[in-house]
Amino acid sequence: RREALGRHSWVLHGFALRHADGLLQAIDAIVSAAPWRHMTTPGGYTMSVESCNCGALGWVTDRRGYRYASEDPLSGRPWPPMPELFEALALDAAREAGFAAFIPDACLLNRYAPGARMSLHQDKNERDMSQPIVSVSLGMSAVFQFGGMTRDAPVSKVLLEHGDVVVWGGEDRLRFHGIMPLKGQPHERLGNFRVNLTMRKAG
Ligand code: MD3
Ligand code: FE
Repeated sequence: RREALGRHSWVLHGFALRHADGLLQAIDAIVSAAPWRHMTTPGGYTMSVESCNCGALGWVTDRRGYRYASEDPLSGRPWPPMPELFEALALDAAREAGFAAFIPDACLLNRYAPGARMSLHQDKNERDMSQPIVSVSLGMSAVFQFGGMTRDAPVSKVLLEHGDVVVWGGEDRLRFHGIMPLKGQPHERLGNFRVNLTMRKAG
């Protein structure tokens, strides 16, 4: 089922379900090389989600600011490569949503435990805003907030479940968005976690 969220964004319900096992295996391999960590915002707050990256570029934040970096600051080594399955799934989903030429070079992985959240923000660190973002939700369900072009614009709420894929592009690319504090039932595969992958073209 394909559900429109905005003029250029779509929820592809269950789109990643048949790849869930492969995705979870690939995630285990990534985090064995680049472990989950709580990053710090420029304002000095510790994020409630744990993050890591794969691909040529990874999104990082610390007291110096938000940016993309080719090395993991914890190890000084390049991020693990983007698994072929991630890239293939992202291209498939982007095509399904009308974006034919998506070339992801970065994947941010976020892990939510109960209570973890992501407050309303815009994703503005990528160079080419004409490229979409593809996100894959795994594990516990979460309530996603989709706002407008200003922080105070009204938000709509969408439940994102295990296996859902969302594609954001065009005029929706710069909308404010966030994740409500995680709550609810544990997931049969991931227990008390939600893992989200966001594939982007950052460079
Ligand atoms: C809408 N992550 O990592 S994914 C993020 O579930 C982020 O971890 C959330 O927001 C998560 O920046 C939401 C969905 C998402 C990602 C990027 C977007 C929605 C977006 C960029 C523009 C508009
Ligand atoms: Fe975001």
